[in-house]
Amino acid sequence: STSTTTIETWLNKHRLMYNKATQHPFIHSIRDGTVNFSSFKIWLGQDYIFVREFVPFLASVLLKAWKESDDGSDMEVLLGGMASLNDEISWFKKEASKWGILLSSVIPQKANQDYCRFLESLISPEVNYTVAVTAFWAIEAVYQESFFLCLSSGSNAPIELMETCQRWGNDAFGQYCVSLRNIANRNLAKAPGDVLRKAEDALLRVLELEVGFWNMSHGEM
Ligand code: HMH
Repeated sequence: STSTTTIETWLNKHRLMYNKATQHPFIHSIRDGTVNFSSFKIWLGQDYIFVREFVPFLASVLLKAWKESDDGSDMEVLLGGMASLNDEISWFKKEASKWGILLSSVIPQKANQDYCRFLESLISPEVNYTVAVTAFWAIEAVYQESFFLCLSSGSNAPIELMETCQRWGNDAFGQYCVSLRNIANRNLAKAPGDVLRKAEDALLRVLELEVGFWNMSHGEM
């Protein structure tokens, strides 16, 4: 069909903010090979903390899907995401040891705490599935688009960071994000006005928090 989806409309409306989140200077520095490895290490330690907080959030989305979704395949997409998170946590540990980072001593910075608090707020049963799954899609999509940029033609990304770029920039992760976007759009298409407003707010909040998260690697705490 040629009809415009809600997310497409929102991305056009908020293009500037979306680009700020997906084309951050940190990502550009990875892409052009000028990235400071100490910045990368800050990001890695902070993201490990974030990903651990992401597990209960995704569990809550799964629970909302079980209660509220009209499509059984949502559950399978989300369960696949949960399986990837398990793998991701192992990868963070391996990568951290490669860079000499002691994960148990990483202290969450302000921007990370803000983001984790936002995730926690979405766990509440008061937040409905449509809002939570829209936020979930946005969180994954920002990383997918950012790291895909680091792999696209003309990239000069350092070999040491290729695994990281591949992790979120690969085709399978791209397909997963398309599935999440379809789930979000299907639910948004039948959502009442107040839910639509909350979902759009959640999308904007994610974009803002992602920018703050990238900023940490540049020492803006
Ligand atoms: C901050 N956003 C942040 N970390 C991540 N790992 C993702 C998104 C994608 O999973």
